[in-house]
Amino acid sequence: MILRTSTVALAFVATAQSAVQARMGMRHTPSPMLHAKAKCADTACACDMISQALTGVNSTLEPSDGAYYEDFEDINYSAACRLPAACIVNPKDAQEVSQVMTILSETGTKFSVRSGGHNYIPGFASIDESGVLISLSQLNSTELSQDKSSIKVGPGNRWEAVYATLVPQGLMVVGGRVGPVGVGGLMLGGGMSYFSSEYGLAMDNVKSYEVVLGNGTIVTASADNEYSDLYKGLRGGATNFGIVTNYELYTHTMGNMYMEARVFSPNQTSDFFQAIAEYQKKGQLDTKSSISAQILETGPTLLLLYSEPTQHPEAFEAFYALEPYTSLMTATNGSLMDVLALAGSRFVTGDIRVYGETFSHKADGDLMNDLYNIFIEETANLPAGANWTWVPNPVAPNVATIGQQYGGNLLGLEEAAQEWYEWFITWEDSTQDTTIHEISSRITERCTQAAEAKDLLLPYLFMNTAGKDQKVLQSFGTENVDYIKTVAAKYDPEQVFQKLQNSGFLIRDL
Ligand SMILES: Cc1cc2nc3c(=O)[nH]c(=O)nc-3n(C[C@H](O)[C@H](O)[C@H](O)COP(=O)(O)OP(=O)(O)OC[C@H]3O[C@@H](n4cnc5c(N)ncnc54)[C@H](O)[C@@H]3O)c2cc1C
Ligand SMILES: *[C@@H]1O[C@H](CO)[C@@H](O)[C@H](O)[C@H]1NC(C)=O
Ligand SMILES: *[C@@H]1O[C@H](CO)[C@@H](O)[C@H](O)[C@H]1NC(C)=O
Ligand SMILES: *[C@@H]1O[C@H](CO)[C@@H](O)[C@H](O)[C@H]1NC(C)=O
Ligand SMILES: *[C@@H]1O[C@H](CO)[C@@H](O)[C@H](O)[C@H]1NC(C)=O
Ligand SMILES: *[C@@H]1O[C@H](CO)[C@@H](O)[C@H](O)[C@H]1NC(C)=O
Ligand SMILES: *[C@@H]1O[C@H](CO)[C@@H](O)[C@H](O)[C@H]1NC(C)=O
Ligand SMILES: CC(=O)N[C@H]1CO[C@H](CO)[C@@H](O)[C@@H]1O
Repeated sequence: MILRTSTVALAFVATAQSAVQARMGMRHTPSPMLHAKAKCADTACACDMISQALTGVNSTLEPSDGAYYEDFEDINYSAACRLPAACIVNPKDAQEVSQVMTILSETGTKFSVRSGGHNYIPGFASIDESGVLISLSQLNSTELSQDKSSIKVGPGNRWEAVYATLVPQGLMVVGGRVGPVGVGGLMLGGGMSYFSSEYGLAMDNVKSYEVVLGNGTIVTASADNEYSDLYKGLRGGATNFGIVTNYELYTHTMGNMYMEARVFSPNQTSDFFQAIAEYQKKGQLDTKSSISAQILETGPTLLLLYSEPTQHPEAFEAFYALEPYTSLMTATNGSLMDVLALAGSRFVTGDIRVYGETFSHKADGDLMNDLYNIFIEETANLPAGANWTWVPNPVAPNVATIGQQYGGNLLGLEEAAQEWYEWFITWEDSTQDTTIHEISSRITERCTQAAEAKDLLLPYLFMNTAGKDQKVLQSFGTENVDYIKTVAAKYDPEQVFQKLQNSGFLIRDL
């Protein structure tokens, strides 16, 4: 096993999903609908109706189901998101999602939608006793097209299962960097991948979306069919239009890749930032290269990837010049599954709460250092027992360029070398939630001001790592927000996703 030399615990065993789930049945046509006309006085009544409509064993779970309910409640990355939904419903396909949507909209019942549960904002993919949690974990099929140019992926998949299907075929898709993360949410928020310099964000590689609208109708939206406006809307507008029940993703060929991981000491942190900025000037323009950097209390860690077998690629010169270092994984040609094994080992598990925020700026080593110093100053105020991670994601100009393909996304990205931050805090004591949120928003505010003062701030806020009060949709620009509003008005005229959806980056909050 190539990761033998690693100093991190590699024992993380991913929840293996069955490789290919044959998709039962034919394509769904707009559903004839249940006639859920009965007025429900409360959420319990809506739960009952759903339980009668869905056919699977235990497709609707209530707190009285005890440990069984709890297992489903707890499918969450952050313990702060394990909320006591009135019931958790587990539709098995788009048709059942449609039935659930119809009942919820006709009874006016509040709901949340969850795919992998990795979003760390309480109330987004979770809901308390006032509503229904729609869990999409049974929508976990993967279906490679006959000519292998695309794959249909259920939102309930986790990336490791998708890659496990593709890697043996010499293929990959542009998706998440950590195996257990969910497909559904990551795709809607953009999706930063190891392959984004070459192929753009995950959302820029979607061939079609299958969507259940607020009135239960199932449509398939692509760049060139009658729902092309919905297709475009979903490349930014996320949870404002419907529930995505399938993502058809373009595949790309890929064999083994070059990989290497290094750890530096804390006193090299400022040199580390300069190396990232240097890499962005030149090395990153080689779109086969990518890096994953994070700063922990123990110092910076760095994963270097090159998407074909090679030796010491020139793209990483700036990092090879950084001495001394400890090797976390020696240079190897391996598969994407080997990369996941390394990344997965850093995965937070157990009864831990997680929260973080985001901002972005044009690449600049000095500014990166200033921002990190702000972060260190503020995290000095964290309650004892809390930990932090600081992740500057270097994004190549090509990500914005490729975002224009298939009619363009709505993120409003600038074609410049830039950083998208992903930093987070972990803690256990729920009485500290407010303190952590306050420290977090102060970090964002101070960092934003510092970047602005140097005229390097970018408006873009990366949805997948954004905090609860951040103005993500507004960060895309007025024109893009208007587009999202227009698509929402057309496909959800009853405003089911605005009025009944518990929380999210929604146009109702603009
Ligand atoms: C350890 C870790 C690693 C990460 N790595 C990456 C990375 O490499 N790249 C990256 O881009 N992001 C990454 N993220 C962020 C990640 O993209 C978000 O956490 C994302 O929300 C995860 O998707 P999910 O399906 O688990 O989301 P969930 O928490 O289930 O959902 C997130 C949001 O999307 C909504 N939603 C989910 N599915 C659907 C659907 N099918 N239809 C409609 N609405 C839906 C939910 O209601 C919720 O508002 C990472 C996060 C963690 C914790
Ligand atoms: C995928 O969904 C099927 C059908 O609900 C289920 O039996 C199976 O356990 C799921 N696989 C995983 C790994 O969750
Ligand atoms: C259904 O849920 C009950 C708990 O309410 C549990 O005992 C039972 O094993 C579950 N059945 C299946 C098939 O999962
Ligand atoms: C940096 O830290 C390492 C150990 O963490 C130490 O050996 C080295 O002397 C330090 N260098 C400087 C310049 O302080
Ligand atoms: C990876 O494979 C290439 C081509 O076979 C080879 O030249 C290179 O030395 C290998 N790299 C490593 C780290 O083994
Ligand atoms: C914080 O880090 C320490 C040391 O690695 C670990 O033992 C502890 O569980 C972590 N706590 C949280 C809340 O992340
Ligand atoms: C459902 O809503 C869509 C979008 O507004 C509309 O085109 C469709 O006709 C509606 N279907 C039904 C059955 O009302
Ligand atoms: C799917 C998943 O990660 N579930 C975890 C949710 O959290 C509980 C409690 O820590 C774990 O036991 C589950 O494995």
